[in-house]
Amino acid sequence: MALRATNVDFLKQDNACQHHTSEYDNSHLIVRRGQPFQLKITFDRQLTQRDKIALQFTTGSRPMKSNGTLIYLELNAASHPNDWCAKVQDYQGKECTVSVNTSANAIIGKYFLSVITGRGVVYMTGDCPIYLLCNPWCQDDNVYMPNEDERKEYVLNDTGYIYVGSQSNIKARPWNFGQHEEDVLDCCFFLLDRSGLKPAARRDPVILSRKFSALVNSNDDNGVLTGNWSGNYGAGCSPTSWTGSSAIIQSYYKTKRPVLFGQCWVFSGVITTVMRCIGIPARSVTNFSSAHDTEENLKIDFYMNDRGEKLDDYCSDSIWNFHVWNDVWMKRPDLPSGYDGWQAIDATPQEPSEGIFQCGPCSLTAIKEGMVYLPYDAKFVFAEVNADKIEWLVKEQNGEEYLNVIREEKKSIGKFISTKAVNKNLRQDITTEYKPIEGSEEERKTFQTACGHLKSDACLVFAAPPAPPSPPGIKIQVTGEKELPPGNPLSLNILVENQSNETKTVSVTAGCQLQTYTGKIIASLASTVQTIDVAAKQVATIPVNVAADQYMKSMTQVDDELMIRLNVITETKEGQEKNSECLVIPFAYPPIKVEMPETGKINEDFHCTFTFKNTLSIPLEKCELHVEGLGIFRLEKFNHGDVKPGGIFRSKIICAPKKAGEKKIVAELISKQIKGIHAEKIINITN
Ligand SMILES: [Ca+2]
Ligand SMILES: [Ca+2]
Ligand SMILES: [Ca+2]
Repeated sequence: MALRATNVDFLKQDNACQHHTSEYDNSHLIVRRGQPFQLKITFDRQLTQRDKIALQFTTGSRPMKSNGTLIYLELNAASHPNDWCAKVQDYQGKECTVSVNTSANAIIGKYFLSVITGRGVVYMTGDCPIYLLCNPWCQDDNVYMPNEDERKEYVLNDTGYIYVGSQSNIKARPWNFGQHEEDVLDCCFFLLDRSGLKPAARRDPVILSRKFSALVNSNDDNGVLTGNWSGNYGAGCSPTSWTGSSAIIQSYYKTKRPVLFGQCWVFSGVITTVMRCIGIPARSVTNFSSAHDTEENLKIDFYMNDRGEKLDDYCSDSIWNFHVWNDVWMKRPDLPSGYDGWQAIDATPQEPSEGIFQCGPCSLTAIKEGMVYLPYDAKFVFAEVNADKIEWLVKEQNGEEYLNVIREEKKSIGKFISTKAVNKNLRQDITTEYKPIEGSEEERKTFQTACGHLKSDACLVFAAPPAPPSPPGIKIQVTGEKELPPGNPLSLNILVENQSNETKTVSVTAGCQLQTYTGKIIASLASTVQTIDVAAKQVATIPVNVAADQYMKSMTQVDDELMIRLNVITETKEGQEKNSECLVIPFAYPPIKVEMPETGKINEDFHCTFTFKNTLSIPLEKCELHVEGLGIFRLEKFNHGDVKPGGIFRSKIICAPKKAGEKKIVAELISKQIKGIHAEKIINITN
């Protein structure tokens, strides 16, 4: 009588534990490639030596042996190490435990299993797919990461921080990556199916990460998230309102339509989630004073007028207070040796690469060495972290415009490149992974190398070695508030110090503007132009004052977090010595207070209270509180309307945790006047 399989037990609990997939909110078996997993197969009678049993795994819509989408494994057949195989581990009566090994280079995705025991005698596991992921624990996988703490952070940690703000005021924004939440893994594979990526390409983390950098933005392919920097987000959610990625991915999976709206940190958060979810180690990376070089000449032209105001329409280049992208960890068999390890990818739609909005992966080592011709998009990322900045002064005389170079600044782009540290809730500075130390000979050498690989020779002039330092002359310093509570006046002092031994006549130009994090100017607030004599070794002080009314109106009109920028330019009478200084002053916000116990138990209720007091002198209109706790509760929104100065509101959630472990509650407050208030609190849940 022909043998027939009657049941397959996927031994989900044991396998998930071995494969580090227990956290996924998914009822199916999830395993990682290149590592054995066990199945218990039940047959309709006792097994004998003569029985021939085979397992067949298929993935994709047209499974074929030739492209690796159909794998046929005879039990106990000879096999190469690191290749697919199935071996009997144990059998007892009608039950047989089989150990299946997959190739460390297998296609990732959903597989279906059939047990074949004779011609036409097939048992199919039908609607129970097995999910196969990349495996950073497996030495033969191209995403292998040797350090366990790093794997825990970059693959398994589902919460973290994304760094925002400005280089003088770096803020940690709590972010729920949520790669294990319901539907997230299914959405990743749905995106891959829709992308039309050939099955064979789905083995390769280089191609997968490049493809996902495209699929996360909605440009070209109706991908996950639509970028918007207009300041008007009425058609969807404001980019500042998100607390994490999983709500975005779940919404996309449900509607199959792009989610509105994101800016760079949201794109980065979503791609960290997607990469960690499919098993590629990933981190969100923030670059402060980040250049966006539109002409690929590795220099950023920055124009100011004779009121000290930045001019937006002179050049499409820009310098963002910060830009967030990602590093993913993998080998680069497609490159010469030496470029394995972290690779930058970027899902924020900025410049098309090979015709579509995608960026990377490009090796951090290649960027550090200036090897900008190496794929993919190394030139663009190099410019972001290490372009030179050329400051121009645009003067009008007799109806004609004159452009003067104020200075060539080689150290101001690419500051404090930051990511969350491994295993600690701290910021880690990774600038030296991207470039040699600023000011070093090596840094200039790298820049020269990069320029040598450009198509045009446009930037060679600026790649010349720096001019010898000039004798001490005029030095500018700005003192005053480091942060400004909205509604308060701003008062700053420009200190012009004459370090030389003779009196100097100096023209001082200063302009104060309101800007977004991408450097876009929203309003001009104040300007001062003065010519003063500064005696030898003396300091002259020039005050700059801005009343609250001057900026508050613009704050309510633009739905972004804004900052104040001050530009100062000094020129000595003879025009021999030019100097400039710029300062970004962020707004300071009242805190959200989160109160809850430090520990809790599974399925036991606890209360979590969010309190906000408006300590500002202005009313806050349309206050909305967004809160989320992975494994405790999904994103919740509370509308609190207008909150007067001194006013308090409180929101409360009764939580019933479902999973054990350290859990984080994240809160985000947005209002018409101000954005960017976040808070978090950790609770330890035990069984
Ligand atoms: Ca896209
Ligand atoms: Ca440029
Ligand atoms: Ca530099």
